[in-house]
Amino acid sequence: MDCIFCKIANGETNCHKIYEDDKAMAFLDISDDFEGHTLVVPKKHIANFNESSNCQITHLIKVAKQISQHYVDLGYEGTNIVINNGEAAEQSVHHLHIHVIPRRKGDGKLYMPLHSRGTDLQKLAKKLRIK
Ligand code: DGP
Repeated sequence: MDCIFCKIANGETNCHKIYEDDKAMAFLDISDDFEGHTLVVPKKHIANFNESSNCQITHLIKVAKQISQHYVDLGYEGTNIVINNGEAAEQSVHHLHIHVIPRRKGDGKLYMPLHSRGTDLQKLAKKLRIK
């Protein structure tokens, strides 16, 4: 399978590694948009969040939390923890990954400002509720 994160995880392609264990790896995102932008990936190919088992995602979240805490300990003031799940949600690499983005006040904006759509939230919650 031609997957860039599989190639990084199995050592075929270089990365700037931050963390590794038997099931997961974390390395710097190539975009260099925010200082220290890190990706946590499973070594085994899993396409996206919904396809991961509870056990797999739990491990990745634990690693993301450890890295997030490490970055705060190093002096960053906060972190964004982001999973883009599926193409419509702007997932561009189809190997599950958690973005851990160290932040400092005033270092830029991760999201465009969003505006209310005027939705009837009561009606929508009724449609979306898990029964
Ligand atoms: P997403 O849009 O959530 O699928 O994020 C994919 C991220 O992967 C994006 O921020 C750029 C990063 N990326 C893509 N190709 C490579 C690569 O070859 N190496 C590294 N380190 N990061 C990559």
